[in-house]
Amino acid sequence: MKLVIAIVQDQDAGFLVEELTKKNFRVTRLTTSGGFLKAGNTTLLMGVEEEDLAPLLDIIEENCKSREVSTHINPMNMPGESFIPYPITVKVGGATVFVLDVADYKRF
Ligand code: 2BA
Repeated sequence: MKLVIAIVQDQDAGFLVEELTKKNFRVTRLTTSGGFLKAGNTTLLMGVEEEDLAPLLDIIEENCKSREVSTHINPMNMPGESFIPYPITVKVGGATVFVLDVADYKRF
């Protein structure tokens, strides 16, 4: 068995969870936030049998779009200097996906 951890954008999470549950995948949805943008995102935990991994990854890929996000970065604060945040644009993924081997799985 595998544990798939997928970090996706909030805008995609609703449709994605709907698609996954429609296709009988079990999903746990966590409200998370990214360290870089400090903005909300969604982390999904999904336990799947090995033969279901490829179809699961296909559904994630089909339902998650990458988007450009504009933000401001604060430069290092040097003593005696004022600092002005400068704008940057980053491309936030479709999905960041980790696939882990599961040592044991029980449902009581
Ligand atoms: P954030 O950390 O808020 O990052 C959002 C986007 O900002 C990233 O998109 C990337 O394009 C950019 N970014 C992140 N760190 C950067 C840096 N040090 N310098 C320049 N640009 C940077 P994604 O790579 O698609 O990541 C989307 C979200 O997925 C991340 O949100 C984070 O919550 C998660 N994530 C991505 N890679 C991860 C990893 N290796 N481990 C844990 N979480 C990860």
